[in-house]
Amino acid sequence: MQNIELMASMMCANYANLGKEVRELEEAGIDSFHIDIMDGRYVQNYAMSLNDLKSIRRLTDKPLDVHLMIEHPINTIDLFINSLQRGDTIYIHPEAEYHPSTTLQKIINAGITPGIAINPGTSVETVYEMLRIVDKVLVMSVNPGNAGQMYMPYVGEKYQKLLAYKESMGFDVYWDGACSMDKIVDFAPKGVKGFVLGTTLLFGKGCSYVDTMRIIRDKIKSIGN
Ligand code: S6P
Ligand code: MG
Repeated sequence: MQNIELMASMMCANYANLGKEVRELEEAGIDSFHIDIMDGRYVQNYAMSLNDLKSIRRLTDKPLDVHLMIEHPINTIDLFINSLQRGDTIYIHPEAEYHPSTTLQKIINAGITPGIAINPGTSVETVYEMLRIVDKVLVMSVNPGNAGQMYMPYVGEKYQKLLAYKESMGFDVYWDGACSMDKIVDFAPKGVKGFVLGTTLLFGKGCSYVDTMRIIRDKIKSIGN
């Protein structure tokens, strides 16, 4: 089985001490930091800000995984691009943009990894052409806007559909929303490359990040054998 990437959903972290959170997650072996940016319009919530992103960018050398849940990201994409470095990723939601391929091209031209995020209610067919452009597809298994939601069982089929295209169209598939151990056990062997860990598995569990991450890594190792 390929190496599985584990990302920490930082909107679930303790904001009273982000520095400590980043350090502890790094020590626990997290692969990257997932930053959820919302505008109160595309989704009815605000999560992390551009300044949070910049702070985390300064606190770590690990890649940042920036998930833009904002309308018309083309209007502010430069702010994000200019705060990131090579190896970081920006995901946009295609429904939020008139010309998503233009925005994705801007991300590519800046040397940032391009991605799209797909809502539970968005079908693969509507984003098909974009699969040729992006390196990463973040499949949402909850509706965008909040942590701590229930898994939408009907997205399982969409993962399967996307996984069938990933080799020929050149992208990797990532999981975002309500990620539990049984989802990793089920979908990692099928080819899902990485999982965003939030309140379901990593945060607020009364268990250290080191211990939780060890349990997850051991489990992945055991299913890989
Ligand atoms: C949701 C957001 C996600 C959540 C993540 C939290 O809009 O894009 O990245 O932060 O799903 O994980 P959990 O386990 O609380 O659902
Ligand atoms: Mg997200």
